[in-house]
Amino acid sequence: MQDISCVGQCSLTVALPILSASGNETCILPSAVLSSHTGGFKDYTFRDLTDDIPGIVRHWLSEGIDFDAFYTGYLGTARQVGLVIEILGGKLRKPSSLVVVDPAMGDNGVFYKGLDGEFLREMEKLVAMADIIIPNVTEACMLTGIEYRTEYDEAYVRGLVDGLLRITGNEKTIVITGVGFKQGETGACVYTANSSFHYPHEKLEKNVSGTGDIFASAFVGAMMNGFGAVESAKIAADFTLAAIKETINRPVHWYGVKFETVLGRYIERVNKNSDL
Ligand code: PXL
Repeated sequence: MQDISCVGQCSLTVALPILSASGNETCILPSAVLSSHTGGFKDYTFRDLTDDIPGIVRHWLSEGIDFDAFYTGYLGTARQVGLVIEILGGKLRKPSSLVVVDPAMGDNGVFYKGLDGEFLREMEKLVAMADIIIPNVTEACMLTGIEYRTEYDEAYVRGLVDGLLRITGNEKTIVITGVGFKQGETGACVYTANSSFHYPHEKLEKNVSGTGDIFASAFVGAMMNGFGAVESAKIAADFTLAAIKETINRPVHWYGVKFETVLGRYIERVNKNSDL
């Protein structure tokens, strides 16, 4: 469940190919259609599909459809987040369904264009319904009310995690992206109430929309194939980094990262039970 940004390599245009590549049948619930993402393009169009969502859900329910997993990314309005909360409280979700929420709403300490405090309050409720959440440091700060910092230590990140676990409940898994403790380093962290794991890798100066979506989609695909959260985070981080490397020296490709040319490597790694 997320938007279709027609141009810009983010949200559904990366989630669908990556999840399909992982070998999982993927259904989509598009929340909006934008001519491009909001991170740097001017005068993009935004068609809100909120009013279509209840009808789509009613149809699926009447067909007796349910899902093994839910993965939510960028949602355009607080009301849409509210509808997703209703969906997760209803019959499309089975007791065994995995719920992964990427509370996509900001980066570098600020909200994405058009999102605000009202959106954040709804997102807190959605996050509380997830099994696994995948915020970046900015989103973790927004959700916990902790001050955003660009330099920090492990105690700061543990503080973010503890704040997030207070919202989600202690039995959940928190994956934070874009965490680096040293100059030139970034990485993904996987925390539970009593475990922590950091997967550091080099930080490449390509700060663009969509890298979080590539990571989260690759992570969900790996989880659905039976990898644990730590292994899934490693697979997702390696894939995201490889995709950024494909793009780093191409200034014309400022709006996203070229994951397509490294998708083959992800497929090899994530389809461990493939008998093809
Ligand atoms: O999650 C990235 C993203 C998705 N969708 C839209 C966006 C962004 C980030 O800027 O603008 C519409």
